[in-house]
Amino acid sequence: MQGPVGSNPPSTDSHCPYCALQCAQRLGGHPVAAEPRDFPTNRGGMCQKGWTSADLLRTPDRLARPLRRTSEGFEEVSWDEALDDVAARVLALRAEHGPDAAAVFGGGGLTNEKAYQLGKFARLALRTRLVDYNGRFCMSAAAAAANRSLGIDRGLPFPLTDLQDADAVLLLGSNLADTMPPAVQHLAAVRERGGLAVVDPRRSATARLADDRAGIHLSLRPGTDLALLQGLLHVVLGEGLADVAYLRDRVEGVEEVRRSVAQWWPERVASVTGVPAGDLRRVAHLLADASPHRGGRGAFVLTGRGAEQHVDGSQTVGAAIALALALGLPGSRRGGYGAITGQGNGQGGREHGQKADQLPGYRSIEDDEARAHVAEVWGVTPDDIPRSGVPAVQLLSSLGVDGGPRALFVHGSNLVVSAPRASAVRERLQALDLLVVCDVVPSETALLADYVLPVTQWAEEDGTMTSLEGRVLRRRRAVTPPPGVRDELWVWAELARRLDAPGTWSTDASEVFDELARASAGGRADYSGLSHARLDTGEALYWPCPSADHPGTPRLFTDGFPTADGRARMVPATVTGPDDDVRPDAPVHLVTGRLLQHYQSGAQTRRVTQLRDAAPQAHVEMHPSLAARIGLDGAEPVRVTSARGSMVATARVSPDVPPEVVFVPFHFAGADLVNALTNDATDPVSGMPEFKVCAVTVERVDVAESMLHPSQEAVS
Ligand SMILES: Nc1nc2c(c(=O)[nH]1)N[C@H]1C(S)=C(S)[C@@H](COP(=O)(O)OP(=O)(O)OC[C@H]3O[C@@H](n4cnc5c(=O)[nH]c(N)nc54)[C@H](O)[C@@H]3O)O[C@H]1N2
Ligand SMILES: Nc1nc2c(c(=O)[nH]1)N[C@H]1C(S)=C(S)[C@@H](COP(=O)(O)OP(=O)(O)OC[C@H]3O[C@@H](n4cnc5c(=O)[nH]c(N)nc54)[C@H](O)[C@@H]3O)O[C@H]1N2
Ligand code: SF4
Ligand SMILES: [Mo]
Repeated sequence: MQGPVGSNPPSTDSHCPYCALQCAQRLGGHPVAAEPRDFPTNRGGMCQKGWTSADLLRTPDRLARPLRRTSEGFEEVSWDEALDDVAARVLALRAEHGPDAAAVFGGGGLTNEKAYQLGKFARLALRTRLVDYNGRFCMSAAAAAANRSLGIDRGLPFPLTDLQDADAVLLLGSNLADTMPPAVQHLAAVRERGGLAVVDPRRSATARLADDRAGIHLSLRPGTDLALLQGLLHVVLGEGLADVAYLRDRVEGVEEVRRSVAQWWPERVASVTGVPAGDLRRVAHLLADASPHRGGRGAFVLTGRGAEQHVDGSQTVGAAIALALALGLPGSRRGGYGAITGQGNGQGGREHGQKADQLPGYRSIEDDEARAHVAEVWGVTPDDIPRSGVPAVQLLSSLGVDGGPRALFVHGSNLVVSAPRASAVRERLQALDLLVVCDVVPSETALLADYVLPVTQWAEEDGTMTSLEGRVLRRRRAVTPPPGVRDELWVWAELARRLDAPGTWSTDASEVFDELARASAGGRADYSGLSHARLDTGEALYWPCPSADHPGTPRLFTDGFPTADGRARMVPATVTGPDDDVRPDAPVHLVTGRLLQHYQSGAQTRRVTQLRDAAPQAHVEMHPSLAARIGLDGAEPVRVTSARGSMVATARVSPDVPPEVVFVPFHFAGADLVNALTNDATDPVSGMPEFKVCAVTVERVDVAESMLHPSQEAVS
């Protein structure tokens, strides 16, 4: 299938390396380039990141040899030397401190095969219970709420193209126009019908899509989505807009929710959220009139990270689901609730065992039946499988402290840029006895490691990814990796052997998929009817797909909910507001998020010339009135400070943010590292940190001083 670099096959069909839309690509030519292919989600489109993705294959500082830290920096070592030493150090730490001396941090960008094998590697080779991943920062709130209310967590329980038929779409905290640009096509019809409602403190690119007759933008105070949803539920349940028959036949908990929203009349909601009562009523009626029980063409309630990355994130999603249930949407074929998954394999990455409490197939690691099933597939006894670990933020804060882990393996995350309260995370990583980072580039996190192991990236490997729709897609090898680079499946197999692990450790992605499929059989995310061969012959299939002749499941809930009694659950909520709210000494809300040009921590996209040139560093988006208040004269440097840290970046003055809010993207790593400021307080239900809102001061920095803080570390 592949030859040496320069003699690649004419073209290979695959999907984009970045986000969960997983736009279909064709890779080919000299030098290799990515062209979009037609597929229902992207319909022949790609964003700027997709078009430039092949540049990642030629990045000049691509890691190509294992590196070991010395007192002077890094030295190149052979794979054998690196793996022998890492294994010996793990065994020594285990002998001294027990198996939980080693911990693992994974990523939602890993293929299903790698996510599965990483969970197995943690439990059987390292024998640790301490494994979690960056999906905790991303989908954990939505996942917890969906599991609780609907009995299953598949981000979109319907095809994305269903949005095209709707009369109304409510988007809470999603800036789709920048984060998944080709998906905006699916909103064209609803905009034409005037039915797009966007909830975002900023007038984001997506909020602008709802301008004029296309719909409505609700600019709420950051961190108040739950109050807003309580208000929408108040109107729907109180004004006779609900689907009474659906609630009677399919839903539990309606009366508790009715009581919990009784006090949230629109004028009270307005005082908390800043959203006018009339706008709230308008959106409630818009959704109700679009709902099937009132003869509408369909209505969807969708959440993104803006509504979810809060200490009440799982309650907020619970309320969004309750709203969809009140309108009779889930399972109706004309509407529903969905969470828009973020990372390339954010969906599959949260199903196959790299989560602290999880075994493959979305099984619970505390469930004895699940343990017995997976133990059998792994060829071990249930007692060989450790119990639950702890969620990411808790795991990171325990590194290197007394009684905490002494070693960490990182696969697919650039933690020191992307974790909340990142400066404290850096200190914890530095306190470890052993940090091993597998990556394709020297990310800021890799630069802290004792061992950096160079691994294959997307176009150099085979595997599968599960997109935001729960559709399992083939990632195909299109080019030969550089000679010193290895596949992570091989790295885990080699380490497992050196650690004397039980079980078998295939290095073939198709074989690992077959094992994953067996392990998932009977679980909530059942892949047992899938294989690479089957996916290669037909269209990508939606899970659950429990047998080789099963057609897959594009739409869930049509015949009931996968809960014990087949009914969905409305969960009452308590509004508390952000953990770190504005106060006299920190009067401005900082909200964080994304730019079109960069992906996540920027480890990849800051290395793509076109993207780096388009957005070379962070900026602080602020309202003209705030700029005037602090004496700014246009695009000058400002310092933003929270209780945890501070950053410096250039102001971008714009009326698109409210006067008491500043917005900063999180893709940058030098003096403009916004996660130095963010709050690591977490949602008690899901472990999601409150990335989206914290209290800050903003002040002007004189230019001479800002020269002392170059705003971005050299990328090489
Ligand atoms: N260009 C680009 N695209 C990406 C990614 C990327 O890094 N770059 N990452 C991918 C991943 S992993 C993810 S998770 C998705 C994320 O995709 P989105 O959820 O669309 O992205 P964000 O920019 O994090 O947040 C969305 C919006 O939330 C708003 N917001 C902030 N605070 C609040 C609040 O309290 N309430 C509400 N309602 N809104 C608020 C912000 O102003 C922002 O416009 O994007 C995916 N796609
Ligand atoms: N302030 C703030 N912070 C946030 C967010 C926010 O909205 N605001 N969003 C959060 C969210 S939703 C997310 S998803 C996280 C993401 O943040 P991170 O977890 O840091 O994600 P990436 O930047 O994608 O890091 C992936 C790393 O893995 C490497 N890599 C790529 N492919 C592979 C592979 O196959 N194997 C291995 N071993 N490595 C690979 C890349 O080069 C890169 O260094 O950030 C979170 N942080
Ligand atoms: S929208 Fe996402 S999957 Fe599509 S090209 Fe852009 S980054 Fe890639
Ligand atoms: Mo994410």
